[in-house]
Amino acid sequence: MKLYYAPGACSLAGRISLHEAGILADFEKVDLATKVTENGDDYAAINPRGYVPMLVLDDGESVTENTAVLAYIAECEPALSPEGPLARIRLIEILTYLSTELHGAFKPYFHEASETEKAAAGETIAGRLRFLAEQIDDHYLFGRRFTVADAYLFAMLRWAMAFGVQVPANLVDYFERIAASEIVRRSLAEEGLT
Ligand SMILES: N[C@@H](CCC(=O)N[C@@H](CS)C(=O)NCC(=O)O)C(=O)O
Repeated sequence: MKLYYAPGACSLAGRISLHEAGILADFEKVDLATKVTENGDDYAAINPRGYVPMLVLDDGESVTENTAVLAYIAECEPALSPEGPLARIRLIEILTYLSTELHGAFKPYFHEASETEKAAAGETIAGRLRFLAEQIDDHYLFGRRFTVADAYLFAMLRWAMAFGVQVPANLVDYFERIAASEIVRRSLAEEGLT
């Protein structure tokens, strides 16, 4: 398998999840500004959408969109999924929320935007983080079980903190708990992040 990624981007969730799943994978860095990969390939030709992540499976099939990439990894390693009769639905539900409501709200920070637009985005993100904070009553989004959704939320909490967005205290604890894990520390180091 190969994950196309950019350091610190949402693709970090895929790297953490692949390592958590014990899946051996190659990682190829994409320069998002030039759309050239570290091997000198034209990423726009590989993935015409131009963004990361993209996961290329061993049979050559490719999976794009972070929710699909993470759902695929959770299918390979069910321990990274929530438990219970509605487990699959709960995973779709939270990944959709994280992608559309939280990740989408960061847009003004990553694209041309005024300070007013960024401040409004910060308010929106803070409100959505407060909602997520209520879901964390025992370690992770789904109790004691670390899932691919936690990897995604962790990646976005890094952004929120870097942009000075207000993060609820229990989410800061949650972030630090995840950041302390050996796999996450290794994943951050592999992307040149400390
Ligand atoms: N809808 C995509 C969005 C992914 C996305 O926004 N990726 C960012 C990094 S976090 C990116 O590659 N941005 C560069 C670009 O859009 O040109 C998904 O959920 O996977």
